[in-house]
Amino acid sequence: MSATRGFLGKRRDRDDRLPPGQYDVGGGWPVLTAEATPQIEPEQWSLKVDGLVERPTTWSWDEIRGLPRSTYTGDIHCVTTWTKLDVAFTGVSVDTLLEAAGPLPEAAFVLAHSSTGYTTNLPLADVTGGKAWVVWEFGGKPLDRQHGGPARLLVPHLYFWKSAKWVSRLELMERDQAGFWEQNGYHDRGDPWLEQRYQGD
Ligand SMILES: Nc1nc2c(c(=O)[nH]1)N[C@H]1C(S)=C(S)[C@@H](COP(=O)(O)O)O[C@H]1N2
Ligand SMILES: [Mo]
Repeated sequence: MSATRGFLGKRRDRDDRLPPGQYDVGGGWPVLTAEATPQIEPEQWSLKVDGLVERPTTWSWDEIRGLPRSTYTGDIHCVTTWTKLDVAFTGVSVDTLLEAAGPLPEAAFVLAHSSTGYTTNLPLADVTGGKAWVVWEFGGKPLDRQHGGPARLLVPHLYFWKSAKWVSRLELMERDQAGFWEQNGYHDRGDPWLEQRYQGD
């Protein structure tokens, strides 16, 4: 019977990792994209950190891949109620990028921009302290184009709409400015454990 207990124990662990109102999507990975999927060659790709920083900085594909790498292993949660457990993304910590750019003391928010025009806003505190990455690998393989390749933002402790695909710019600001979904009724912060799905939640 120990095998059965082990199985149930494992199931319970997984259930504990599901935020309220979420289900385990299993092996699949839905694609959610508001715009047409762009074809971005790595040679054309760049990422800029600017706004309220001491040193506005742009990294090319080769330059960003030369930075110290960091891997996130854990779960991701989409506001449409799927959760994907035990994913692994590799890229660079946003802390590493901000160390280079030097946020000014008045910087308190970030607007993440995709090269497509998609935007999403975050408190600076939600992308610092090892909580956010710019990633280009999923499960050890290059990130698929439909999932934001060559590189996307990853902020896994918030609902996945905060993880801008095809990220091209992190703009540091003093005041919060709503991004694409936030202007369309989604919650400003989007903490899945507090079930902050829509404005007013
Ligand atoms: N540029 C861009 N980034 C985006 C989106 C989008 O439409 N465009 N959708 C967001 C939403 S709502 C979710 S749930 C995730 C989906 O990522 P996936 O398609 O890799 O699952 O990307 C987020 N980042
Ligand atoms: Mo989403």
